Amino acid sequence: MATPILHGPAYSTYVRSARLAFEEKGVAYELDHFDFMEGFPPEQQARHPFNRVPALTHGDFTLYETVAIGRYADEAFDGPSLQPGDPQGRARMTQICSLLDCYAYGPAIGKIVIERLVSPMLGRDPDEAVIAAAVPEAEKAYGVLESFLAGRLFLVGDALSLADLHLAPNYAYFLMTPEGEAITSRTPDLRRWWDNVKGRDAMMRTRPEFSAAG
Ligand SMILES: N[C@@H](CCC(=O)N[C@@H](CS)C(=O)NCC(=O)O)C(=O)O
Repeated sequence: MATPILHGPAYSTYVRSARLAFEEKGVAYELDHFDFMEGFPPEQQARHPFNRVPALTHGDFTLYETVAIGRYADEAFDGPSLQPGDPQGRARMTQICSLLDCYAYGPAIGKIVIERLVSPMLGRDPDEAVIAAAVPEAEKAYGVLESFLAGRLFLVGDALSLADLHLAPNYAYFLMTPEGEAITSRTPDLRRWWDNVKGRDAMMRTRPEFSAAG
């Protein structure tokens, strides 16, 4: 059988979530790294009509959207399950992934991390107004995530799932900003979750050069 190939840069949170699924599953895969800041290669534009990363190719099969890729990694290969066994657990996992996409990634990564960390790397000053407007949104999203943990070690039930793999790359970057540091200091269950998750072999093997936190 062909080796699955993930297309996208190692620094992308979404690419890292998809890689984490293959890593946790123990499935060999290749990373086709390219830097989208230098433009999307034509092959990626053909794989992903919305010009995003990651995309997956597995033989003739092409797939994009990170949660779909994670589910494929979980269901098409042997290895430890990355989804809860019960319908309510799977629904909660899907809800948390959607929440991260819709309400957490934008303020925490798209605005705070981009302005605070990436803009200076590109020679621009952070836009403080953009950051200030994003802080309450990020705080709300992280507060809701905290409530799902409710003292447990994983976001859903008592085992690692795709929800944890969706959050971990976001958390790593968010923690590198003063705003993320402050917000996560007020979400102690998430801090405990992070301390438990950040040292996993899969996290070590996918750690981007850019990441100081984990
Ligand atoms: N809904 C997509 C989102 C993917 C996404 O936004 N990826 C970011 C990188 S972390 C991206 O491709 N950004 C490129 C751009 O916005 O030009 C998924 O789940 O895969």
